Amino acid sequence: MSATGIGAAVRRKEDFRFITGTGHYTDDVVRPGETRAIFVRSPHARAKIKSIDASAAKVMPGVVAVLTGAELATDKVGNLICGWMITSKDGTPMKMAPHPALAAETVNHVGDAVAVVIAETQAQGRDAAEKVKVDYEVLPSVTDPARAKSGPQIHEVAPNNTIYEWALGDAKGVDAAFAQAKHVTKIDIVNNRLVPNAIEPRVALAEYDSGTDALTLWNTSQNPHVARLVISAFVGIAPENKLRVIAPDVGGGFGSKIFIYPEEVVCLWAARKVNRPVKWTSERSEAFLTDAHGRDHVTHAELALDEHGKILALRAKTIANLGAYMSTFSSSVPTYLYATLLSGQYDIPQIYCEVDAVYTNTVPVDAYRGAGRPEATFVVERLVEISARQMGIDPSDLRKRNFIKAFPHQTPVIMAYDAGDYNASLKKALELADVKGFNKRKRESARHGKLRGLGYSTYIEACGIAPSKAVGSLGCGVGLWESAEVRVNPTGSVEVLTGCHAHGQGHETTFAQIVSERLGIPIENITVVHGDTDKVQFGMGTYGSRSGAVGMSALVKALDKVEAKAKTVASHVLEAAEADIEFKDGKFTVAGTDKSAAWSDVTLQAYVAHKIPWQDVEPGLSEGAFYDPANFTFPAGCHICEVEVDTDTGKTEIVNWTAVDDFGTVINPMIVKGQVHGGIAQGIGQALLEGAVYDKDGQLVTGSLMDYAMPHAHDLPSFNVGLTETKTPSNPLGLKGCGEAGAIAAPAAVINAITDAIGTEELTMPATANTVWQALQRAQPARQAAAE
Ligand code: MCN
Repeated sequence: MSATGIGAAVRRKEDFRFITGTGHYTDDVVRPGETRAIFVRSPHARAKIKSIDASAAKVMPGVVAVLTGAELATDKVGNLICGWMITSKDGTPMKMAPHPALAAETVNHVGDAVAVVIAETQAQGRDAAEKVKVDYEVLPSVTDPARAKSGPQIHEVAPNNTIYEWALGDAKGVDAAFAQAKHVTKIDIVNNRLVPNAIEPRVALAEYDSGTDALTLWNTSQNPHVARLVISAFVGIAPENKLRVIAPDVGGGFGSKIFIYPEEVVCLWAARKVNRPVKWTSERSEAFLTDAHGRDHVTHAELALDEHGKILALRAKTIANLGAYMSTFSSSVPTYLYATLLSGQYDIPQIYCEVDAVYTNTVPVDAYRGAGRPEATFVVERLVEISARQMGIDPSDLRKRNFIKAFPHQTPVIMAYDAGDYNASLKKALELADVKGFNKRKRESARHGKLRGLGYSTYIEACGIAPSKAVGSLGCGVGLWESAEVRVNPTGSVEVLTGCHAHGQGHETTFAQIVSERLGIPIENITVVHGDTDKVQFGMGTYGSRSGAVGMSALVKALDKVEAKAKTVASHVLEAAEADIEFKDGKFTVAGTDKSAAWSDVTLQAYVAHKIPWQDVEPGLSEGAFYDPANFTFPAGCHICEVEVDTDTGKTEIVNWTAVDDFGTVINPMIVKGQVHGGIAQGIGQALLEGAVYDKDGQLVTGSLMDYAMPHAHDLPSFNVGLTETKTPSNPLGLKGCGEAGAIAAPAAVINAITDAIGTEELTMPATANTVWQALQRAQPARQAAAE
């Protein structure tokens, strides 16, 4: 391993500009003559738009234009669409309702935009927006997914507000297995609705060049090429050759910036209409009402076991709230990943899962760090933990008995796991967490009036989306391949162009580490370029922890080509047969001789050679490659959470956290650990603090950071992080993704720990002090009886 190569804990190159305030974010981009867009949004959860009177607003100082949904429709701007199809169990296609970028007839959630004011300044735009008079006829609404089917019908295309009723697995086989069971565990779970809250709110800046009839969009996207594709092909704003999308530095996304949002479409449309650049910058409270939310599942699940604790079958029925519209372009994906990962790390012979996706009058719901996999892990790990407790088996032992031990392993729900050693992670975690010493610590806690509990979460993830093989009944033909281009300059420095997009993951460092190792050049001489459709030809972006598994695999393939070509050039430079050229640590050597040439000698010769016949060898050393994953990769691990609960207040303190994860080959252990820390923090947020709440009128009552509690540093313990390594055979580096693991594992570990401490399984997320205190009161008689 070189000091900056694969496996080295290289400090993140990009951090210099971030911590010195010289990062370049979308809101920092200022175009000459720029105007500001302010949206007029519905205050109602569901209403008919009877009329919009913009006359007073139009004459306000600084107002350039006021545009409405009716004009958007007249200009034939297309609807936003979800590109991932799921077919219902009766064979009918999913019911995708029209989603115009500005509502013209009805509004379907608080925050749905009906008009936009374009003004010289933000303040003038805000003042004018208040003068836009919208006459609404308020209609009944529904926000609770469990009541969605009997609520008022939101969209004509979706009777009973049902988008799809999807089923996966063998219902009869599951029934037969349950009939044989000696023990059945049943749970009802609400997977709480989350608001992503990346540090940087979303921004869109659109500029129109009337001379070339071309548009440029600067936005906060995790996947600028896909944004361009959707905006061109479906919304129809401009053909791709007339639309450039640039996502510069992006301050976090966690999934919420995958989607193509109405504001981007409106800014592009408006920029052409007013022939001036138009910028919209979201405010935090606007983000609460417009950024896609996460989770929001209501599930009943059951686990069947034999008398030895061997799992026989799992069945689950889930209602998934997808909000007022299917978000663009992937709102069905989390439910797909949820159902297909219900096997967890276990050898479960039979699984049957039903997912009913419903519309409600709430902000659209889509992928948020984990996207379906935290929901699946929560169901499986709560079931397993409760089963162990009810059967009197040690929870780690029950897990061990049921772990998948041989690979490849085909689960009953599409996924084919390729590699893993779940027992190794559990074993290491048991040691690191000093589980043997737990009872002693529990007694000590009891001495100062506190309850101590231990919770496990042995999660599985699937990353590097590979629908071409594993799609099954998803019915989606999109292949999530990735591209990479390695541009070698004459002096030997290198630019890597990738279709992935970093917004906190450290790609500028980790992608460069691979190049540094392969070509033996200093990491400072390598630049990673992403986020601009004019520079990188195409790419699928970053989400689903795919950049390592897929993006880096494309990079490795491109480097293979570069190395092969460099050897050809070196053979001319060194006047030797190509087969005799060896390349190591940035040096070309003729085998068995001391004749050698440095990397930069060869790169220079590749462009300006005197000895090379260009008829035989094309000039230059730049190469590109694509990588299409044949399968997902399956990171997995064991997290152990230890809590102390104050019986007087119900407050939970996480006193110890152990995470042992298997990400296959690790490129940068420091970055990987940082990713794990961040994910756990968000998972703890879901378990203890966060939850979006709607009132009976469909108002988001937790619509600001005053009401929506995010974890602070003092809510988090010091994480005890370890790694195990089984390389995946599915990609050339043997690497599995790590970006979501913590968020997937954490909620189940926390709730398993608290329920262990308080002695009742009836606990909802977020387990705030009040919720835990209530549960403690309910469990008090049982605890007392057990103590006597
Ligand atoms: N890596 C590594 N060794 C491995 C696996 C990954 O060194 N075995 C490195 C990669 O090279 C990359 C980082 O770890 O630098 C994360 O890689 P990967 O797991 O492939 O995930 P992606 O780069 O595709 O990032 C997406 C993932 C997701 S899905 C969410 S959500 C998320 C996350 O990353 N959002 C984030 N981490 C985030 N981190 C920050 N700071 N901000 C976000 O918005």
